[in-house]
Amino acid sequence: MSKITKEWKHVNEDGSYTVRTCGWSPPGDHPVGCGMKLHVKGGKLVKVEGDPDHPISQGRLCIRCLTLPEFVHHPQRITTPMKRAPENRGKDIWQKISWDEAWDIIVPKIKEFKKKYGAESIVVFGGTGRQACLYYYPLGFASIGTPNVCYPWSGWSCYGPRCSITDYILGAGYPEIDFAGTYPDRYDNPNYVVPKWIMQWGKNPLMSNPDGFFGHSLIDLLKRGTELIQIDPRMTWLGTRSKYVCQLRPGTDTALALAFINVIINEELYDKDFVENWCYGFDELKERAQEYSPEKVADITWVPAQKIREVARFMATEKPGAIQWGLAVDENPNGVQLGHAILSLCAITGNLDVPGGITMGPPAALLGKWRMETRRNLSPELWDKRIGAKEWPALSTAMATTHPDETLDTLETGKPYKLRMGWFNSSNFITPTCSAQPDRWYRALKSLEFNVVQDLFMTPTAMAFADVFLPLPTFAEADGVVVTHFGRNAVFLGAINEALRVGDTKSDIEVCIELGKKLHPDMWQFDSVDDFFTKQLKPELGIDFNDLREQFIYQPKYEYRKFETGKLRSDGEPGFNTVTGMVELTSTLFEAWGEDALPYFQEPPYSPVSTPELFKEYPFVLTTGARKFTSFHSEHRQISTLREIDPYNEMEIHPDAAAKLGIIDGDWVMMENMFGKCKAKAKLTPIIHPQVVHSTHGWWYPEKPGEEPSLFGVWESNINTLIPHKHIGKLGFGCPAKQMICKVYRIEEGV
Ligand SMILES: Nc1nc2c(c(=O)[nH]1)N[C@H]1C(S)=C(S)[C@@H](COP(=O)(O)OP(=O)(O)OC[C@H]3O[C@@H](n4cnc5c(=O)[nH]c(N)nc54)[C@H](O)[C@@H]3O)O[C@H]1N2
Ligand SMILES: Nc1nc2c(c(=O)[nH]1)N[C@H]1C(S)=C(S)[C@@H](COP(=O)(O)OP(=O)(O)OC[C@H]3O[C@@H](n4cnc5c(=O)[nH]c(N)nc54)[C@H](O)[C@@H]3O)O[C@H]1N2
Ligand code: SF4
Ligand SMILES: [Mo]
Repeated sequence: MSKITKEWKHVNEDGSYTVRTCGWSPPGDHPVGCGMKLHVKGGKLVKVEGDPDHPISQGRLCIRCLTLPEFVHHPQRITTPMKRAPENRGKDIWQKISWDEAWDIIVPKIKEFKKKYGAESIVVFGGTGRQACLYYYPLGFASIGTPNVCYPWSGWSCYGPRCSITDYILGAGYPEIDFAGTYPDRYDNPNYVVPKWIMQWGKNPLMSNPDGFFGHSLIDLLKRGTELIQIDPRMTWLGTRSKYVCQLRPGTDTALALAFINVIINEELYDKDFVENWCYGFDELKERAQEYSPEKVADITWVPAQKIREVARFMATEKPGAIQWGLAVDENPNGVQLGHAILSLCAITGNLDVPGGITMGPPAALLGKWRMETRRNLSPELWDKRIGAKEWPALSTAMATTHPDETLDTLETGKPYKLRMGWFNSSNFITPTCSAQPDRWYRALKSLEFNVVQDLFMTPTAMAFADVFLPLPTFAEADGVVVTHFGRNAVFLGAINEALRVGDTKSDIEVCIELGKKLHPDMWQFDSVDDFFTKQLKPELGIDFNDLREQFIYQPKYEYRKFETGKLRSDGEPGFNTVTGMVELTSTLFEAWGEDALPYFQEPPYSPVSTPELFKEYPFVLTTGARKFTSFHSEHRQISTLREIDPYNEMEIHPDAAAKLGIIDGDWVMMENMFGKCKAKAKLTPIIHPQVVHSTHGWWYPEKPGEEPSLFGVWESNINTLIPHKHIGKLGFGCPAKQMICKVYRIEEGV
């Protein structure tokens, strides 16, 4: 364990002070936890600067944290609770209230719905891995007492599939490339080996810094000689620095992965020792891979057969190496099979749990116990009422939520029961974020009788639905703990320290505790937020919250080759924590759930191959949502420094394709398909294939009228109106957000 003992708050003679902290959210971010210093003067956050002593981020920050002062002190921020009469939903008619008044409205409503219709009539909506993600499950399960916690993105298409596949196939938490994250001395640690290659499969971490992986580590490793390989339809910045780039047709990834496996097995390049001792079902995988020759797969994917062979040979012969898999694995109805094939590639090349390969955590999550325990507040009967639990056992075994698509169906049909109350904790999902066909969600959500929204600004979702609005502090304004990868295979745990507080806000954990004490006090026996964290930290790590503040970062020790020493399994036996004790190249679980036990390729639901007639009318493959530095989903649209860089929704199109349509750079265009349409500004760029267009997501325009029907222009650049609901895989996962089809035409007027 590393100890960095430096004061966490330094007060200057003039009364100004600096607080050392780790970042998370709000404003949005995954648990990356970059280290920074917050400078406060005259009650204002005046400057944010990177902390060079943080072992992971080492002083580097991206533009979202650098502009945090603009966010914290934004004139449009809402910093007092508000209420609105039900008939005024959609109208900007609010009344400021105190927290006590807010609780006096909310608590009796919850009690009434529970008594009249059962706790399951209440649904808590939450979005991606923000700080809220640690707390919206407890908010639902233990503060309110409902089993219905919903992440509404179709097919749970973010991390859910990847984490579940890893559980099914490896019996472990999210596997990440070994970037020496658990070592205080990082790459200089004698146990560490610099990988020969790293493959980014549908992931662009320089922009996305996802879930505890800081993108700059790739630059560190490039400088140390690591070769990069990109599997991406767009030529990214990293792509231009890579040894190989496979610019594939969006959504054909599983075929490509199986072709790599085909070459590695047929050319006898696989790690025979690892396969013999630690893999289950190799012969079956070998047989399946015969269906995916490089020539056949070249036709499917647009990646030349010779390149497929070269990449496969390079991966198998250079060791160690690692695959980083991204959102393109989740946002794919064939993504479970893709994830299975990617993990199989890591296994048969002998790169699991070795220095410079793929890291795997022990079975228990750091700080994970209490989150699981909050479920004890729910009876088994109530737990069984979770929406979609029966219909989608694979998903609902792995994810403690409702099935997202079933939840929309339930809202629309009132079956199996009617949902009455919504608590919107961290999703602004009628913007093009956590919903496919948000127009359907918008209509369906109108049936809810009472809604609470927690947020920092008035969003389209809050304007449309909130009866009570509860304001949140930013991460600069409240205490917290950041734990990368939510504790499973975490590289560190860090303190988030309150530096100031603007207005009368409450953080997610403050709300959980206060509401919990009113409704289920037995579950919330904590005197304060400090006490809460101390009670979680002490039994596991032997430190209290103040110790964590002082030592700043806790890095768990990492051991390699744990499959040999019994540290991957809960029973302490050697092997992997799966049914067979091995890496399941052939899954023992999938068949029981009605799925093929081996990976296979399936065409996207709409594509030049599966719907050739439609493709004549909608002749572009549409991929969406590749991340940018300037926003986190629907957030940051009010921050003028960031809007100056990215003022509008953007569509990338190849210059040759644009020329045929008479489109020039900066023109306003419409993307349209059989489900919806969306405006964007055209960006002409050779980085994209002439038959593919890419649209950013998360757009709304805070400067536009907020009241209905405009809702801050939410329907103008709403790319998710083109993404269909419930086009999911057999286990309930995946959606076609990165592989739809559309047509494109120039329009005169923008937004
Ligand atoms: N700045 C910023 N950072 C973020 C977020 C944000 O909104 N803003 N969101 C966070 C969240 S919730 C997530 S899940 C992560 C996601 O972060 P990543 O996993 O990095 O995913 P994306 O940026 O969506 O896409 C990565 C790459 O996939 C490529 N791609 C598109 N279609 C396909 C395909 O069919 N196959 C393949 N192989 N590649 C394809 C895109 O061109 C893009 O370069 O980012 C997190 N970080
Ligand atoms: N077309 C397309 N759509 C996509 C994607 C794509 O690639 N393409 N990506 C999808 C993915 S991977 C994801 S994860 C979803 C993300 O979707 P969501 O995570 O639902 O993101 P938002 O809709 O921006 O809603 C988040 C809201 O929470 C508030 N918030 C920020 N921080 C906190 C916090 O700590 N606590 C609380 N309580 N609230 C907070 C924000 O102000 C914001 O209004 O979008 C998905 N949508
Ligand atoms: S990734 Fe960017 S926004 Fe997130 S904590 Fe680090 S610097 Fe801040
Ligand atoms: Mo996500």
